[in-house]
Amino acid sequence: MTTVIKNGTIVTADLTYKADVLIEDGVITEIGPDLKGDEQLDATGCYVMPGGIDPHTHLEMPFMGTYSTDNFESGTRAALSGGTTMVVDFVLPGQGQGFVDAMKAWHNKSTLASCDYSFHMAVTWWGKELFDEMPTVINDHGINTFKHFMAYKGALMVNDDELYASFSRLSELGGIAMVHAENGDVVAELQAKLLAEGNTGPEAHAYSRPPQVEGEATNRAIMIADMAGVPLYVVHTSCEEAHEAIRRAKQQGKRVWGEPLIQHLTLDESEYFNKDWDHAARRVMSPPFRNKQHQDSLWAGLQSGSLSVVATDHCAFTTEQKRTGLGDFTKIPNGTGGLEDRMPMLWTHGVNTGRLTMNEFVAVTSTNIAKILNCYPTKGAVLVGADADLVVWDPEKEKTITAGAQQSAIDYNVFEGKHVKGLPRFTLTRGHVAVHDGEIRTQEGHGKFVKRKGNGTVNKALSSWKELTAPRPVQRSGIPASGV
Ligand code: DUC
Ligand code: ZN
Ligand code: ZN
Ligand code: ZN
Repeated sequence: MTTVIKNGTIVTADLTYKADVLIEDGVITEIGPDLKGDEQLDATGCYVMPGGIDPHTHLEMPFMGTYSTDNFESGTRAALSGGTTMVVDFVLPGQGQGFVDAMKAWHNKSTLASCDYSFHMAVTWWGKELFDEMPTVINDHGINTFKHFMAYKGALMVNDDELYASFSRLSELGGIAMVHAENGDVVAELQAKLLAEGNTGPEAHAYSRPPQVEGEATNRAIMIADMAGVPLYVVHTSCEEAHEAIRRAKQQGKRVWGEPLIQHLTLDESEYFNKDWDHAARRVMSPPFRNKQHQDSLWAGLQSGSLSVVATDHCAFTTEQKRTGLGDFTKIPNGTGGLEDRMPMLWTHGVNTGRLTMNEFVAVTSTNIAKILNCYPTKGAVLVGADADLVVWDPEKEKTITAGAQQSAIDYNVFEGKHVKGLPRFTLTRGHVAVHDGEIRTQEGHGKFVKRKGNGTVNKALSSWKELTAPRPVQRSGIPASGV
């Protein structure tokens, strides 16, 4: 069976042009004028773009005494409904647990995914077993990205010695290091101080994680990555201090990427203040929402290219789950949703306002991350031979976001009441039409795991530290060695 998308305008990260797209067995087989197929999708007035890739989700994540409520079933349905055709989730080994063992649990969780997915590995502790397992994770299991939490002290956090050891190993193996960059020691101190002073409400969450803790950790991670010689991907960059560090690193020729979230781009810290407890707690995530100056910095980063990818960190907890933190903000499960709304919100606040071109929109929602993760052009492209993960985007279609109509399994939406203009008419996952004129036709289990190899060529971080740590000339009997 062949499917043809007719009369649309193709928009990729670098081109905009009119053509039809022919699909066979889940792959794009022809792009050109007047194509015919068994099934025809009318894209008149629409843009045909690579489906979105959300490289940062936590589906059914064991965290803070509970599990995030959206799993691979509801999470991938939400993704497709909003034009996202691939998600990348984080495998979280327990303390002392091996990478491969933990990965099996994530493969078991993801069997009902309705769109394609991949995994990052989290380094939640460090030891010889993990050092030895890293090559097989990268070379045999298709995971080349390893995330390190610099916060969540006493749980997921790793210290600088562990960061340096893991980063160095990744450098040898051609992997990419990722960090959740917040200074976990300072956060723990600020939390204790705020609680001792009687600040127990959700607004204290924001006070306990000021931009400085993120800026410091981002700088530190960049320096450690440079010393180890590994490329670095900084997740959920939310403030100017962190953005500044990334900008400077890029200017110095370091391979460092920053990932703002749609939440930080469009929601600000006023969501925590003078609001009822549930409203504020539902928006507790780390890093917290910031003020407008930080938002402006993030938008500027997307425009100038110093920030590369827009993600969600989708980690959805119900109101009931959030209420376990009544009386103690440090017990409110951290996380917000966004999978279904990322593309429409970014289009509305980015393209419709003139802050981003359509091509930049495709770059930051799909193509850039496909290249970084080494799955381009199978993903993130409209090219013959690429997977038919596509969204037929109707720029005139509008809606008001409301929890009642969402695919996510939680009982609220942090974007409740926001009006969006620009929505999928069709979403295709490897040729399967999962959204048809707004109607959801997802198939549980259609999604496949995307293996991603290590890429030696992205592993040559420019670093003076390489020379500094290389063997030095030996000095003998007080006579300087030649060249010293
Ligand atoms: N931040 C969140 O808000 N939730 C999940 C993990 C994280 O880093
Ligand atoms: Zn994080
Ligand atoms: Zn996260
Ligand atoms: Zn199908």
